[in-house]
Amino acid sequence: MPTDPKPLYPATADTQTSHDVVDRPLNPGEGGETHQHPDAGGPVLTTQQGAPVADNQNTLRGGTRGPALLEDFHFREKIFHFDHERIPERVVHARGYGAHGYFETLEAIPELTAANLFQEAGQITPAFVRFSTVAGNKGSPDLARDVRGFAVKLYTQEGNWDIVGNNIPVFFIQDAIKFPDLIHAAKDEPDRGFPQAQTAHDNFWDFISLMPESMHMVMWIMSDRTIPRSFRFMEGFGVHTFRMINAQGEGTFVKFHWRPKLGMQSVLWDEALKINGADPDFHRRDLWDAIQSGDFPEWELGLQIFDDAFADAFPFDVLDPTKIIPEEDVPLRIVGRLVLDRMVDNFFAETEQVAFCTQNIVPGIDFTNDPLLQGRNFSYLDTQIKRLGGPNFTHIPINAPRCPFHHFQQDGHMAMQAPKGRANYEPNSWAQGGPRADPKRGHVSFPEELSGEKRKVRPESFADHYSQARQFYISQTPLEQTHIADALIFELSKVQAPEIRERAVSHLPNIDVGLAQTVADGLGLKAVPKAHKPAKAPIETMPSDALSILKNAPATFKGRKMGIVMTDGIDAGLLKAVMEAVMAAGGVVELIAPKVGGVVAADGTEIPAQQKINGAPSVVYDAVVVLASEAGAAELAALHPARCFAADAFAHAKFIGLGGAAGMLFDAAGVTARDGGMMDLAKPADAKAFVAACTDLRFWERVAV
Ligand code: HDE
Repeated sequence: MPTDPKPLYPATADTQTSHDVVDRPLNPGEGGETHQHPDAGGPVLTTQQGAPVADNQNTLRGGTRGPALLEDFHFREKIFHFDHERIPERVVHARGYGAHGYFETLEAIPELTAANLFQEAGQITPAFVRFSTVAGNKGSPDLARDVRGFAVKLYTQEGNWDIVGNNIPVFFIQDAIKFPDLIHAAKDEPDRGFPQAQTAHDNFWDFISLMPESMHMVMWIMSDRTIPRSFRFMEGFGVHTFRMINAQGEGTFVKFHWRPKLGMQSVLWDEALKINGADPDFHRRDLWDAIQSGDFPEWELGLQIFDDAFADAFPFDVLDPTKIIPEEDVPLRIVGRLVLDRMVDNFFAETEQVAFCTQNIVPGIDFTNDPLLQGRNFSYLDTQIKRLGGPNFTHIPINAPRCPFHHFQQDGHMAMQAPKGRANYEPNSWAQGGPRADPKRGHVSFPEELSGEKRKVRPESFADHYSQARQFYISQTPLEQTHIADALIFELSKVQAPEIRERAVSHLPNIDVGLAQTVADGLGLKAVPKAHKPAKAPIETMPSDALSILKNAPATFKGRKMGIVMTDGIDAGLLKAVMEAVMAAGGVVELIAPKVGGVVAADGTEIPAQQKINGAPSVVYDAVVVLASEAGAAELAALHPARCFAADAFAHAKFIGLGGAAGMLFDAAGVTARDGGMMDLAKPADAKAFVAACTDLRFWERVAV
């Protein structure tokens, strides 16, 4: 069910889509400059004060070639506004992309929570989601190896509920007081201002190697989870243990999981490096294209629900954010789905100004004493003041509740509401005295008993730093384990200080001896360094299949993209058959040619291309097809970008369809062998079997370890 598409903001300028092109008269001025006038349609340009503007090309001058005059209020206002158009980017998660959608409750759970949105199956709650990377600045590339933010704002009928999560279920640190240190160490180094958006540098590994508690997270960030193929193909996690409270005041623990309907998928590191050059906006473009074409991404909301007895018996502390609860121990209960079905009207107004706050919860939901969560509850509100400039950021439409709200908070910078009446305090005696607190409907905290000494202390129950790191590692397929080792070797190879490299490796024997050996060899260390002494001896853990991407491969091409290289003289019928087979499987096609104007098929059909070969490397596609005539294949074989296209598609274990003389290109690219992932498309009927094979997403046998 779609959300109410009512725009958050009234339309201000013209609302044409970017595809509508209008040929307006140029009306050249005296200097030959272009003047466009409203006679051809559209509104009259005004100042912010609403005064119509006569000339938007020239400042007011004293004399035709003379100085500009300060009284040009239009110029002054325009430049003034421009000079103030930026707000501070987020100190973390600066690079992000948001979309609107809705949450649908699939199962009512009043026995668990009084939260209004969970009282009835079928209930629809408007939602806004912002995905992000953590370390890079606002302009950094999408495929940095990094944790992805997965922040969800649910506009419930009893207030906004923000689940400000990540695509990884654990975090680096156990106490919020370490967050500034972690982020300082991860971001660009303060003296040189680089490297941007990457953890492959000394400061990060120096800090991390001094923080054994981060080792579980290190396994996750060195895995393929940090190079997702798309926002649409990644999980989201609330990370912390939260609490749900029912109408009787009974509490239960809960962890939140968002599970993508299209399955998980990641790219290879070599692809990530190349995608960052070819299309730094790869993830943004993917979400935009999917939503604009009506292919709405969807996630299930799964709850892990457990009680005090489970928490007491569980070998790790459920308040420790560096630990998961394996799904084998507490399976997910699917209670809802999240669908993203509408892009923002304006990136700045919505995605940039959205203010997520972990402390935005609703009646029926509560915090636990997870020390990271407690710190976050302070930090998020605090950061909005800096970023959005004052306490009235909830007046910005993207942040305002969509349910009725009444309070006595008023005034402050940029107040957009004009509260009526005499009462701005409470209690009061006025007939129109404003709202009152309601003990029956209002948020009530879980009445947990508290005792203990006031101390700066870390609980002993947080001291096991390696058991779950090992569990994550042994849950991966051999190929995924190789990727973890490769990532560690890559990152540590960028560390200049040998002592830091060795210290980082010294944690690995506590996780897996084979991993430690591989990384030590890859770095050229003479021996595996002596293992770091664990604060608490690791315990035995069982592999959990849910932790592997490849063990949960979705077996579908839905939502994926096929790149088809074509040349003049191809069989138009074959091309059509491949395109139809891809679309029937729920995928999309992009046509690539030596010239963007397209090709002429053997039967004379003109086929326009969407991409020119040197702007569309194979790394931006899930699978590829090359359809080439003899002459076309010779032309491609002479083009370096075309040879790279072929060589990379092969090296990245992609499924490859070969039509006509396409084999010549692969031979020229040095790919002379043929394997089960390379399939001949001799006739249109072959297309279906090829696309069916592509549902494996990669032909991993080619790179088997
Ligand atoms: Fe954040 N984090 N964080 N974080 N975080 C911010 O809030 C912070 C943590 C997460 O798309 C900031 O509005 C502290 C864990 C996301 O707008 C800031 C600590 C998780 C986003 C902040 C953490 C997250 C943020 C920066 C340690 C996963 C982007 C701008 C105690 C569960 C939200 C802002 C968006 C953003 C603080 C750790 C997720 C500074 C102090 C753990 C997805 O307030």
